[in-house]
Amino acid sequence: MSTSRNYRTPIRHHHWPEDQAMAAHRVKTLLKSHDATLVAHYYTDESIQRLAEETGGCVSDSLDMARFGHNHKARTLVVAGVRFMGETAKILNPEKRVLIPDLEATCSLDEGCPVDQFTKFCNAHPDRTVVVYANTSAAVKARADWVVTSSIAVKVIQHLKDRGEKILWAPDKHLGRYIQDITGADMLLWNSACIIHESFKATALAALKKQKPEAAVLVHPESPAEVIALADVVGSTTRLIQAARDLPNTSFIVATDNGIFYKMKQVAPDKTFFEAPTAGHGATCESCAHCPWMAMNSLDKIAHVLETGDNEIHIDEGIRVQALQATQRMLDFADRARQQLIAHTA
Ligand code: CIZ
Repeated sequence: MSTSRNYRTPIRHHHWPEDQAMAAHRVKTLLKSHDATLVAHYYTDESIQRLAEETGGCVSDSLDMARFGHNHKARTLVVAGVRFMGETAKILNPEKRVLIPDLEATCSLDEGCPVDQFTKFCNAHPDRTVVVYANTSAAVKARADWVVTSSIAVKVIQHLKDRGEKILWAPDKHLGRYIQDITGADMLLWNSACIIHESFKATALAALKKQKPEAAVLVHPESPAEVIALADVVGSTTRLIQAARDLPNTSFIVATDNGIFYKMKQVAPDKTFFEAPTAGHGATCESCAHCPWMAMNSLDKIAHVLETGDNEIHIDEGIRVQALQATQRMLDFADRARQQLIAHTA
């Protein structure tokens, strides 16, 4: 299996839909004239993912978004995702201008972990190594020993466990419990969840599985344990996209934000994808699996921030430097893990 982590292979696109063509053209021109590149998350609207691909930007998970922005020579990064992703870009690239399409685009995990309460929690457990998910504010990252994304979390915790360390984990309790189950690490969990992944329903998913027995079930580990228990593959966005591409199944039931379908259909164009249900009988929507904050990104807003310079991310330098230590630790660890994998498969 390929170890490539994101999918920036040349992609053939058809004409832009009429209602998007002008905005797409405007953003392309602005990116060039402002020495900017577009770094987009898999959960954003497909028009944004497509534009990032067509302009040599990046469509990926938050770990690779951070890496890409760091390695790219553009002076301005436009980060289409949610606020913590823009902050991560700024933590790593203080010399660059980082713009995000909407400053209100937050994340329920970030909101569910205010820095003052989190600091008290950490101070009450000084014997534990503090590991935070990337879906947190810069201030919370600054209090942590490690930052992790879902694509590297299990490996980092396993590594810390092997060193005999006890963990304080925040903020996602479902991801925390999943990692705890896999690694057996001693983890004290903060109690927060992603509103989208938490809404997937095990009973309705089991019923859908019965209707579609040939479909493989792909589940993101921010989902509740009962949903994870029904999965054929559990993993980060990048892992689930790889599974869609590599598994022999021709259909899939997918429990994560439905923005991911753009990339899944691109890497597996002949396969069929179904959204995992987020509600049982009588609900007003069968699956509402799309983050309302990711949905705040649009081509028009990207054009607006490029034209005006609005929505620049600023981080207090003391906080940034602290947050950088924990973030850089993850990037260095991920690089070492990648080198080892390459050496192992060579
Ligand atoms: O790290 C990310 O990008 C998120 C939010 C999810 C994932 O699994 O990639």
